[in-house]
Amino acid sequence: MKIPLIPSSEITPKQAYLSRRDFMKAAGVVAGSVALVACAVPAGKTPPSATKIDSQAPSAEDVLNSFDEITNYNNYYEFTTDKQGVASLSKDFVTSPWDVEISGMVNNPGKFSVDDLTKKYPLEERIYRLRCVEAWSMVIPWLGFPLAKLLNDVEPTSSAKYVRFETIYKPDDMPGQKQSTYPWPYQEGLRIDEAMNDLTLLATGLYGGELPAQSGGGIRLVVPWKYGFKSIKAIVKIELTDQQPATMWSTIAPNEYGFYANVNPFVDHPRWSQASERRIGEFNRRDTIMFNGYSDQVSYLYDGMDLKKNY
Ligand SMILES: Nc1nc2c(c(=O)[nH]1)N[C@H]1C(S)=C(S)[C@@H](COP(=O)(O)O)O[C@H]1N2
Ligand SMILES: [Mo]
Repeated sequence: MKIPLIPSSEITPKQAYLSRRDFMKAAGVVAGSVALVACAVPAGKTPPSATKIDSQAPSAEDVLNSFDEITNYNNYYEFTTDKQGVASLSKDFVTSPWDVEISGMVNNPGKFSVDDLTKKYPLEERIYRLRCVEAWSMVIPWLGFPLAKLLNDVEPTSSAKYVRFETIYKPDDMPGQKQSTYPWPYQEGLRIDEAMNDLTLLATGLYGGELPAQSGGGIRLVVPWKYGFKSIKAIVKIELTDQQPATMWSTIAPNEYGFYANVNPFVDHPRWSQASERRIGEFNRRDTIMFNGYSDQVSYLYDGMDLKKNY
């Protein structure tokens, strides 16, 4: 299915998006889990019965960030460390066709095109908060499918304990990769039960359209209860393994960026507090919520774990 990308020249992206939702319904996009979709209230539309994201949410309601905000304020070090420079530097980056290779401890390894994946797995809309470890946040309407569906089809063997993800390495097209400051390619990992959680999404679109290059197209991970750096962009390799994978950020600064990286207002970054955050587009800071507000869905994953040690 091809859904047109909303051009960033749209003056009122949120309004355009609201009408596009009817188009998406016609195109067969499955509305995401009701509890999640109901929570984010598009700006200017605040029905009296507006559902809060959950009982722990701060009093102000969550509002969708605009398409322009989402695609012009990005962390994507393969291009640049300047958040507002990613969009222009990535404008010619080719995101389609795109292949992902799945290997390691699985019965059915293989190479899959994003086109085939999105034909096989119905796209769902999932409106999630994204909380960067740098203490800013957004609300983003993703299109994608649960990673669990793909994992179930490739059948991890009983020895598989972790999932490792790798970003494309293409220094000629990604100027940041020419700098040796970072150990490219970007890599990330999840424990297999985290990877199988229904919230864990492989996203191929946002705001009802294709996934822009700066947002991680061809395909990216979205793990909404963890700091944004876990949500790795432009994935070309997924590997099932029995070893906890090295991640780019924990390789560079293990005392600052752990493997788990769960959003946690009670565990500060060594250089700043994580108790509050700045929602892009808002003036006042908000309190940060445990697991970014997704405790009901994910806290069971960490029963009995010391989240200060396993940061
Ligand atoms: N390959 C890759 N993935 C990445 C990053 C990156 O630099 N490279 N930045 C991460 C960080 S720190 C955040 S906060 C999110 C930002 O996603 P967004 O730009 O779509 O908001 O992407 C994450 N995924
Ligand atoms: Mo981030």
